[in-house]
Amino acid sequence: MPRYAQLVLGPAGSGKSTYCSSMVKHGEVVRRTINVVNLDPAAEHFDYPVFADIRELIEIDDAMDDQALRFGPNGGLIFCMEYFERNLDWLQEQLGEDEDDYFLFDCPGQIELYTHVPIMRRLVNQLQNWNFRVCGVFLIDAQFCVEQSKFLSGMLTALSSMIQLEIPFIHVLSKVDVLSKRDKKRLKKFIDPDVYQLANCELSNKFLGRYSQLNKAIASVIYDYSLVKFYTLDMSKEDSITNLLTEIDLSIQYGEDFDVKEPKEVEANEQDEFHDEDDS
Ligand SMILES: Nc1nc2c(ncn2[C@@H]2O[C@H](COP(=O)(O)OP(=O)(O)O)[C@@H](O)[C@H]2O)c(=O)[nH]1
Ligand SMILES: [Mg+2]
Repeated sequence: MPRYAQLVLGPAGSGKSTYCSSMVKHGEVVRRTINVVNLDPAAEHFDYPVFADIRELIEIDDAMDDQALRFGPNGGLIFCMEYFERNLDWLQEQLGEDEDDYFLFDCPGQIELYTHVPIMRRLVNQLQNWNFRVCGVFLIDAQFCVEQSKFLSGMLTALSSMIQLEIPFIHVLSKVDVLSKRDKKRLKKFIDPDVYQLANCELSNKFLGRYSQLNKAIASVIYDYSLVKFYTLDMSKEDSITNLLTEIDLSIQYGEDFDVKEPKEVEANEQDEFHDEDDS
């Protein structure tokens, strides 16, 4: 029997740890055990019960305080993650061997871990060897996506991680609860999988406006190949969490023997909810 894993990814402050904690709480409500592994060696505190913690293996201060190494925060992080990579048997021991287990991996936010160094890719391969079905959940703070150029740049960041990891990806716009109605409407224009919505908005920034043809071309490639589809997450709403988790579970075929909602049904519900709220 397989086991299941979500790699929770995204820039620092995008809400990864909060997401993990909300998923654990949601799991308690629906009587589902969701375990969280902290993979951020620089993390300071968590709201969730930590199943396993990379800091027991290595902490960022170990690398930064070492007089021979003298790393800054970024070098220290890479050092820690490379150390982790060489000690993946530590993780295997922590994860045990129970069937059906469901883990979230609360990852560090530094983008170079996904684009420049092979550690996350090796982690994915190793998890797959241990019989895990793995997906990536990429969070981006919705507040940084309400302008077209920022939205596009967020999409490309997510895409570059997706290309590196080669696993199913769920792209999530987090913190939708803090958006104003106006911003929700603006965002709605971009997340509809309709190339003309994104490509035909004029760029507000004059400098970027010079690149509008390029922008349109990128937007159409992304949409034509259905490369990235964003889900909105409002953690203050249980429905929003339920719909997202259903979508994620489908991507890793969690509980395929159980009764699960059809993807189309979920999608329609979710979008309706987002739209209804905007139009109210
Ligand atoms: N309003 C709101 N704030 C959030 C949400 N998710 C995270 N935050 C806040 O954003 C900040 C960064 O969140 P955190 O989970 O630590 O981000 P991480 O660095 O990606 O792990 C914290 O102050 C959180 O309280 C959300 O859904 N809504
Ligand atoms: Mg965090």
